[in-house]
Amino acid sequence: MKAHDGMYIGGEWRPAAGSGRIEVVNPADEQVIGGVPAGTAEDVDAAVRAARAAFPGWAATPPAERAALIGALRDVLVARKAEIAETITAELGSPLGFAEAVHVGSPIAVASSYAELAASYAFEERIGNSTVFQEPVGVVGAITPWNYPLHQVVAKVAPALAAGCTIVLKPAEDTPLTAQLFAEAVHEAGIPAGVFNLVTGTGPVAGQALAEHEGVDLVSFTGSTAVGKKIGAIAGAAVKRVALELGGKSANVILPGADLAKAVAAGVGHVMNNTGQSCNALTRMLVHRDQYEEAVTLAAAAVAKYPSGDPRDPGTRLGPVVNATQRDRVRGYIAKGVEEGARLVAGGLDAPHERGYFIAPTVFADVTPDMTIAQEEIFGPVLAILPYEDEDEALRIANGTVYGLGGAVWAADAETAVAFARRMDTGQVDINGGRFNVLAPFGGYKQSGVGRELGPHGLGEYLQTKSLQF
Ligand code: TXE
Repeated sequence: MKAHDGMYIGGEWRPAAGSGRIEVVNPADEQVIGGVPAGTAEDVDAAVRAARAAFPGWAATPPAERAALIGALRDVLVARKAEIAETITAELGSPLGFAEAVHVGSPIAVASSYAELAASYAFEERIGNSTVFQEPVGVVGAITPWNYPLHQVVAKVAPALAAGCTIVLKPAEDTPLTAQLFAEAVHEAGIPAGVFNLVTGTGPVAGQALAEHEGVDLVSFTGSTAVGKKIGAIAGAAVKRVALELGGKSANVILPGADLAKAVAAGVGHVMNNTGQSCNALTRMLVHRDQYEEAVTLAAAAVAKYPSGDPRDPGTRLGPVVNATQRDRVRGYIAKGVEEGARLVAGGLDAPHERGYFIAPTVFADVTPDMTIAQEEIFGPVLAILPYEDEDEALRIANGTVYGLGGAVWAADAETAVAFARRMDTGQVDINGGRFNVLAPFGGYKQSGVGRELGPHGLGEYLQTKSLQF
């Protein structure tokens, strides 16, 4: 596939400082489809310098002009939707329809929301005898994962641009081609040189150099909790701002009286979408003991609706996982589930295809809250169904992990579901099948992270407050 042999720095593609390369592999057929340079601390330094140089001008650009440029960026993403979706399908293995609708559709909606918010946000307000200004934090170091290669980038870059910050992006190793297309879109939209910069590279080299760079004022990271803790420590030592969007083990709580068939079907879909590689995936389904066997039967049957195969084939609903490491990790969890005594009712370790990093859609019943598959993030198409006796037990199970990112509650009525949701230690809860809202704050309680993305709350992450007293 088309790839730039350089870094996008200061509004142009520049040769990398070193000679290291990162190969990009199509996880559906294990073929190498391209490569990008592996950035070093030197590339990161050049990018941060470009972002610093561009900062005063961009911060002083009136919000309405910033808004217009974010709108122009959105328009380029719309115009290049098919090309971006194909690239995401090739790098990540996402079914093409899902790539277009969600992987590109969602960031387009996010960019639109920030074009509007940049124009309407109260960057200045009067409180008593003070005028309070919301000012951009400065240079943002954005480190993103591969699971939503464009959305994770836009969820950081769009609010940073709206706030008046400049950015250096270090995207995930597995999906750098999508990040390069995004850099092209930024350029085409006419966003001034140096406002957005891209350094491809590995986490431990380029990512760490970016987090540690003293010219970076805010590190915004999405990825594993293990790396998030390292980034938090680096930021803490330097007293720089940090936003962390980390793992999850979200509970889908089906209360008695809910529409069981609908709740189970939606719950299974939520886990299988993106091959289970969503940080808010509803990986634990909690069902009342009286309805438990019925739910297990429904879930085991529902996975048949997720045929895997070539992601470009319109009939495919389940792609491979992103790479061999993730495949082995997910398989390790499936083996662990069996070993610890969970009942495998669908899927398992048999590979559905000869080539590609495919995992069969897998459902475990008789999962107890202390099992590894009920505690740790699997990041694959694996659902654990746990029984509960009463609401208090359901709540204890739902809240009984180190994570707190997403969640769902199904009940006979919204009031009952809301009462339960308010007791959950988690940042987002879908009520009776509530849909994703691009303006709602997204982020975690507990070890799922620090800070919020999306909407006005996401914009707030990129602002710092100054008050003048009169
Ligand atoms: O994540 P990493 P990986 C979880 C999920 C998955 C596991 C491992 O459970 O199975 O993490 O995935 C960069 N300094 N999530 O290994 O390593 C790295 O280059 C600075 C949840 O892919 O956390 C990439 O750009 N940066 C999740 C980004 O961090 C470093 C999404 C994420 O990679 C670095 C992805 C370092 N020392 C995985 N080491 C979510 N919250 O959505 C790595 N990176």
